[in-house]
Amino acid sequence: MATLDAQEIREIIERFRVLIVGRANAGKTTILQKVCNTTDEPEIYDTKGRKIDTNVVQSSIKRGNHNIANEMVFKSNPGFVFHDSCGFEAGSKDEFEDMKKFVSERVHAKKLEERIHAIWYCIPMDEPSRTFQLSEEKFFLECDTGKVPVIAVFTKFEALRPFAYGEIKKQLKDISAEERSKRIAQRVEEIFVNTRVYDRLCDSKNRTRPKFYVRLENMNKPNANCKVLLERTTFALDNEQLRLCLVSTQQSNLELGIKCAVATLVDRAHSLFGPLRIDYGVYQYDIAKWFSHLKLVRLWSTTLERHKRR
Ligand SMILES: Nc1nc2c(ncn2[C@@H]2O[C@H](COP(=O)(O)OP(=O)(O)OP(=O)(O)O)[C@@H](O)[C@H]2O)c(=O)[nH]1
Ligand SMILES: [Mg+2]
Repeated sequence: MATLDAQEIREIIERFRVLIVGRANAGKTTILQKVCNTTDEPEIYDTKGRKIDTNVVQSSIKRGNHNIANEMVFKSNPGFVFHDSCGFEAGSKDEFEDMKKFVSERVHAKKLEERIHAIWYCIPMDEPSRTFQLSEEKFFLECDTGKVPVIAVFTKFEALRPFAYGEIKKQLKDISAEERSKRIAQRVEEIFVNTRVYDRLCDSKNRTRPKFYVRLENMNKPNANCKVLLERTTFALDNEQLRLCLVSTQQSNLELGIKCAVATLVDRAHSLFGPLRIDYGVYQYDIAKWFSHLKLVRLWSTTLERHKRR
């Protein structure tokens, strides 16, 4: 993990700042609500910190038309500040240029607190033939995101299942439910790979490339959660201060806290003693076994098994 410069060490970061980008209807607001464990609408503040009366501008916000520089904060989790691109593909060239300028300024902001700490780029999978559009191409080709991690978020992933089913339904006759589900899942994978969407995001000519990707599904359902996105984001950060800030927004997510603690200790040991022979999975298992009542062992032992098979 990178060491912090002197100014960053002195700064205490109280709020984790995320820019969420994606077309209209990609599922952005739904993700933010899940992350903050609420179904409420956020409060919105302008660039001078003045609260915007959402009743007055509600219809415009609903259409996804508000300023990317405005800050969105949910009462249920004020540890996050969000900026929303709001379906920028519909916008004019000027709007794209404004977004580019905002991103470039805020990823390089001098003060860590004002900087964007992570970018979630949402791509909906409900139309597999339209996964990669001009908006994605332009963002990844042109935007300067500095060292800020970009996580590609494939939203509405479950929408690939009906496509998969439609393509292979003839093969699904007279087989068990288990086998049917397996084949549909396989076909979903193939459809996803065939879109080549992740390859295109990672193209070497792009100025910005995602650090990780996550798949989210059924986020519109009450029990869905975004733990995987938060974990990926945490591990995409190379600044301990920011990791701490993000983990502190997740007070009920003990698993994430423990994983970060282990990762930090392993990093420290690496820098003290040089490369260690065994990998994170082993340490995670060794630590998780003391918390067996939390079912972390079951979760992490899969990682360990995978690790052993290598
Ligand atoms: N099937 C499915 N629907 C989803 C999922 N996530 C969100 N939705 C639905 O998709 C619609 C759009 O979601 P929003 O979160 O408002 O999308 P948005 O990106 O904020 O849209 P704009 O604000 O217009 O840019 C809503 O009806 C959500 O309930 C998902 O994982 N699966
Ligand atoms: Mg929205």
